[in-house]
Amino acid sequence: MAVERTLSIIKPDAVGKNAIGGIYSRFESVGLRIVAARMKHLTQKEAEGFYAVHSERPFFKDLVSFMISGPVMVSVLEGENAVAVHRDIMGATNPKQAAPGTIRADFAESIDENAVHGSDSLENAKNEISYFFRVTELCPRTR
Ligand code: RTP
Ligand code: MG
Repeated sequence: MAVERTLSIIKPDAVGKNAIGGIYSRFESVGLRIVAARMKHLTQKEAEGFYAVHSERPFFKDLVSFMISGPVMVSVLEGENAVAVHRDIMGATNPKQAAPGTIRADFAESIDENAVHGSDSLENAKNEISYFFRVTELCPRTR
């Protein structure tokens, strides 16, 4: 297994519920290390650019409105198999279908407001990390 990095976004619903620490604790409990983090209130352009792959989907407008409805916490997580490990603990996109004990099962209300984003492949992780962070802003662990 390789050490990977992935992008996490704690979405406006979860930030609004004061759940940043609760969600970070889930990351740390499976060995994912936070190597960069920033709170940000996304602009419409930033949200549209980030989710550009979904621009033709019927839910795109609502998704962008939701993502700019409050601040988000954007983080880079590092660890063995980080992309898949992170997706596993997030749970299914629709929290009603998310396995018990996953972040979306425990913190999300609906498919539209589902608490967290995670990169879905290593290639997308690289692109998403560079969308928000310069290489010099990442802080790999030295101990
Ligand atoms: P994300 O990108 O946010 O981590 O979520 P995901 O991979 O689990 O799901 P994705 O298919 O990439 O969809 C991005 C976000 O769009 C909203 N969505 N709504 N109403 C719908 O059918 C629908 N499908 C997707 C969700 O908020 C999802 O997180
Ligand atoms: Mg996705």
